[in-house]
Order: sequence, then C-alpha cells, then structure tokens
Amino acid sequence: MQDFLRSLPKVELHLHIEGSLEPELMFELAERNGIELPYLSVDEAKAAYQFKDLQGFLNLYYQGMSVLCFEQDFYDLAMDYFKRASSEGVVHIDMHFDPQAHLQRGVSLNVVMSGLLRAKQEAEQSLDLSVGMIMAFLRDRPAEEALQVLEQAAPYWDELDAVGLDSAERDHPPSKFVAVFERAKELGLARVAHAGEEGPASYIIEALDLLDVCRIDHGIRCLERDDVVERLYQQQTVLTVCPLSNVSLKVVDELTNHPLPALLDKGLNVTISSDDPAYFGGGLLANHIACAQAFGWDEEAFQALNRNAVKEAFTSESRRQELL
Ligand code: ES4
Ligand code: ZN
Repeated sequence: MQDFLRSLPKVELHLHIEGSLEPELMFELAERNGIELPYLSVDEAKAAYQFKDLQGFLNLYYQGMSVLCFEQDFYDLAMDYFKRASSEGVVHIDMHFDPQAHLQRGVSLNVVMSGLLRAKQEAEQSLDLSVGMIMAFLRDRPAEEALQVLEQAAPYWDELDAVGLDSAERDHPPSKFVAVFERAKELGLARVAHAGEEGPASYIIEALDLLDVCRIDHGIRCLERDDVVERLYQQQTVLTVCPLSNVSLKVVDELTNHPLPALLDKGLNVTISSDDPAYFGGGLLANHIACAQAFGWDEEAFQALNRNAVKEAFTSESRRQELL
C-alpha cells in the first residue's frame, strides 16, 4: 500500500507554503539573515511542535517565518518544498501564502511574490509539478488591511488564481470580509476560505453565501449541522481536509476518530491535504499513509479522492485532463 501511495500522482489543494518551512532550512536562513531563533537546535524546534490548539500553532508559525527576509529566502522555501513534494509523487499544489504576515515585518509584497513566482516557474519547468497561487488574508487582522493588500497586489493579479482566508478562525467570521471578497470576484479571482476548522458550522454557510467561495478549507465541523452537510452535498463543494493537521491541533483527538469516513459516507466532495507539513508531522504522502492505516481504505478510495482534487485544481483545463 505504501508503494502504491508513493507512486500515486497526488494533488494537494491546501498547503500554506510558510508552513512547509522545515527546521533545518529555518536554521539555515536564520544564520544567513542574522536572526535569532528561540530554539538552540533543530531537535529543540521539533520538540516544541506540540500544540494545544490552532492559536498555539499560529504563534510558532508566525515566529518561524521571521527568518524569511529576501527574495531568495522565499524562493528557497518554496523550492525546498516543491522538490520534497515532487519526490513523494505530488504533481500539483495549490499554495496559500500570507502576505500580511510578511508586510507586518517590513518585508515587501514584491520580495514575497518574486521569490514564490520564481520557484513556481522553475518547478513547472523542471519538476512535473504545477502550482496554483492563493493569496490568503489573515482573518484576525482588519478587513481594511486585507483590501489594501489586494489593491497593492495589482502588479500580480494576473499571477493569482484565488484569494483565501486563514489564521485564527474563532470570532473572525467570513462576514467580516465581504468587501474584500467582492473585490476579488470583480477582479476575476476565485475565492476559498478556511471554515469549520475551529470555528462553527455556520461559518461554512457564511463563506458560501457571503464570500461565494468555490472551496471550503477544512470544513469538518459541517457534521454538526445536517443543513450544512445537505448544502455541501447539493453543491458538491470541495472540502480540503487535512487529517494530520486536525490531530496536531487537537481538532480531533486521534486519527481513528477523524470524521473523514463520515464525510465520505455523506457523499461530500472530499480531498486530502497537508496544510502545514513542517509542523504537523509530514506532507501529503504521510497524510495518505496515515489514512490508509487509520481507515483501511483501498487503492480505489485514494484514487477517487485524488480525482476529486484534480477536478478542482487551479490549473489549466489541459493540465487537469492530463492529471485525470
Ligand atoms: C493554518 Cl492549520 C491553519 N489554520 C488556519 N490558518 C492557518 N494558517 C496556516 N495554517
Ligand atoms: Zn490551512
């Protein structure tokens, strides 16, 4: 089964590129840029990755990315992950990135975009890997700031596939971002949002009704409301479910109790992703292997999940056909 999962061409719709920063590269960049880390070693960093909840993780995630300062750092970050993912059989990645987390530290949008786009271009040329770009807004920061960032990104609008909504979910409902997402729609960008990870099922409905999203990132708490499940079923909205992430952040106590099988039983359009692979115990292959062990799924089950992902991937129709 592990050999099958490794060689299965896999598509990942939900990946925060800053969450792919492995401690080894974090230390290398810290040294290169003269930045002090709160850890003495790679092992000490890894040992610190024990999270109580989403906020506990976000604190270390924002701290970790403080080593990213220059264009080359963003290129190295993305290339490091693209190479690793490609070697595990990943053929497409829709990549979230968080401009506000860098702007806040005085790192310009140009630095972030140039580095990431150079890595994307190289991956598409030299690895058999396509990459979608999702500019995400931090929902725990003001909506006006998100709108400013979207306008500031004008030179890059053509390079973006979608806007997203991430960071601390509780008390930051999708309704806060209606104006931003309306503007994104006007610009012809697709829309996605994290909803129903730590936040309530009602946020899933809000994201669909008010932000007109084509995907729900996570969405697992839909199971708390039959009407939300029914809506997701009727529309066949894709859910980007991240099993190892949910266990790491204690959204689910253990993988055998994860709602993935229940979501599939309801006929929902489920896909599997890794979210923040450097922090949650592995990438897309590790998530597949863990699911095989926890749920006993057969090869067809994984093929079906990956077909769901291919159909929704932010890439050309010809690339989607090639991957189907
Ligand atoms: C995230 Cl797991 C998760 N949830 C919400 N926002 C995020 N940003 C990076 N990882
Ligand atoms: Zn996420």
